[in-house]
Amino acid sequence: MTITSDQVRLEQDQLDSLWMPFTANRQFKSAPRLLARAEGMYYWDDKGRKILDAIAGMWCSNLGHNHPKVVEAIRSQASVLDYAPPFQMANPLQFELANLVSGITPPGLNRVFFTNSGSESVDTALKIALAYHRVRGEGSRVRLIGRERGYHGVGFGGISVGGMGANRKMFGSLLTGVDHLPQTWNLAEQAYSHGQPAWGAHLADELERVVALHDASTIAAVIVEPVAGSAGVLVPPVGYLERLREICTRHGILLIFDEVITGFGRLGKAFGAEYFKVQPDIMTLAKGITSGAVPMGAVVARDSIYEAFMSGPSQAIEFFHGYTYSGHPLACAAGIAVQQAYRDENLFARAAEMAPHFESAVHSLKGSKHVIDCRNLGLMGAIELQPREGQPTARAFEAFLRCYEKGVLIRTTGDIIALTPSLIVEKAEIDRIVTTIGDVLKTLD
Ligand code: PXG
Repeated sequence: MTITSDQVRLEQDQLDSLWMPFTANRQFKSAPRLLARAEGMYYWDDKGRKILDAIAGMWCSNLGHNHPKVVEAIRSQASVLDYAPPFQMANPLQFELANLVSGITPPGLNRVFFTNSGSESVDTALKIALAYHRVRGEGSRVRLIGRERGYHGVGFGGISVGGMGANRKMFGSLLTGVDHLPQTWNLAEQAYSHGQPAWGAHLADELERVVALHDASTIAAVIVEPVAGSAGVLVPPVGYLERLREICTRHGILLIFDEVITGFGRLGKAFGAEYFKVQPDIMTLAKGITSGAVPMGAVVARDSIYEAFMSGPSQAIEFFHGYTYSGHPLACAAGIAVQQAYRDENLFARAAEMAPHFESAVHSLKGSKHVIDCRNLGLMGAIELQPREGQPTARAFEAFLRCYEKGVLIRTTGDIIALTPSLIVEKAEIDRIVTTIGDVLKTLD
């Protein structure tokens, strides 16, 4: 199918109604970039131009785009059951997907609560943590600890524990009782690390300082991304996550891994928890659960957390939380087909096999103009640029625009280029991505 420009062409005055998320609206509308169709590793724009997707949509289409089995699952589900209420009722697909997810989560983490996005998963996980302590008679544990440069979505809970200044500063005082660990990236100590940096495990000990300040009896949970994604692929130092786990356990603090990006094969294992062999108490998921095909998120809790809620009379609602669209039939149908495809096509192992080639490719940009760091883990990679004097983000954004002109979709955050291809990516595609970036960097001031 060819997309003709007539099918999707929009006149300038038809762009006004939409208020775009996380976008420079006026700049975008002066030169729109429209994606009209997708298949596998590629998008086609509104002019029919083919674009190599180096970022799996937005870190989510791990299976590649428009997988035929997923398309068919959504299509056939839509004709059978469009919607079913998830409170005091259920559709059968929810149970099937919950079983598929709990089948690949670490042992003991088997209770799956469905949401519709990563942001909702984070707020749900924070609420589970607070309520868990309360139902166990430890209601004084009300503090939540996040980390600088963490991204946990855009709900009030998520931006409160999150650590990206721009996402916080406009929105008032946020949740009270929140503190932050320091971020773990350090140019002087870690530049051009292949995989996990050797330096930095001691930064986990900052949690001891936070505990000493507030007292463990006031702290409910610590939330971190195993690998910080949005902030520009900040890979945890060797031993760092293990130390966080140990300190949390010692003080009775729940450890939440936000695996919205690291989940479903991104690191070559089902989850970051499995890759790092560090077990959290709660995981937040989204994106790869449906490979982005239908919005969905989930929280997976340790069995004993779920059990702690099951203590009152059996006719009483145990957790006053949920969404109209929790476990939506279309999302479940997509999720089931996606999970089956990951398994049938052995894609997590494939990502692990492709990771060394990806690592060499990302690091081949060392020495390119403007590059000050390259880093990677699994199929997550970043190339950090020296910001242009007095114009932070401008250089990377120009790189993004020029790569797009050359038919490669990358993503930038600050002056960092992020690469997170689908798990189906071929070596030649990885090579084309980095060659294009290298060529573009040469042309930039
Ligand atoms: N947690 C993490 C770790 C995420 O990466 C969210 C929560 C929120 O998910 P939702 O579905 O509510 O957007 C995310 C989202 C980027 C980028 O390119 C990353 C995300 C979203 C948008 C852009 O850095 N991650």
